[in-house]
Amino acid sequence: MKNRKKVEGCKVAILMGSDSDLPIMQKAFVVLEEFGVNYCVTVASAHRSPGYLHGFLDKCEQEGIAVYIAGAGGAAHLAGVVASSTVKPVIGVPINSKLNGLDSLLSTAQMPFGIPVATVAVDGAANAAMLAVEILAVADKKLQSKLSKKRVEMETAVIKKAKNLKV
Ligand code: RP5
Repeated sequence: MKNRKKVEGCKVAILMGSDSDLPIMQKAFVVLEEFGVNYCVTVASAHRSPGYLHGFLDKCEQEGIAVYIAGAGGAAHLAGVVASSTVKPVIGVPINSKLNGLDSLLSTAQMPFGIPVATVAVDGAANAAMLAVEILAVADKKLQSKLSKKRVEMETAVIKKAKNLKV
């Protein structure tokens, strides 16, 4: 089993505000593994551990991380703080919380001009990973063809459902 805490050799860094976010953020791991993309993972809170967060981001920048995925709930400033520290693309995952995730969604998405966070749906960690793969695929033909194959598989699955529909 790979040590997913190790930043070296990774293309995508996944951060989450708390270990309570892990059950949702794990959905991103599954997608990145399906596409053979190396990723690293940590828990880092924008509010509770800013020193650790910035130390981790410094390491990521030194090691050439290409895309960040950051998931947090409630006053979800993690993705925005990551975006403020890098010019690499940052994908935000609002984690469902006390206000059905609306608090997380708005805190993640409503970034000021110049510091964007590409925000996916509440608990949308799997789609965050798909978007990360698409970003990497811009300069990677093998990933492009894996993505095209995935689209065909999805269409085939829908057509099968249409055929099997009992109405
Ligand atoms: C956020 O607060 C975390 O991202 C998590 O979604 C939420 C609750 O954190 P815990 O109290 O479970 O550590 O910062």
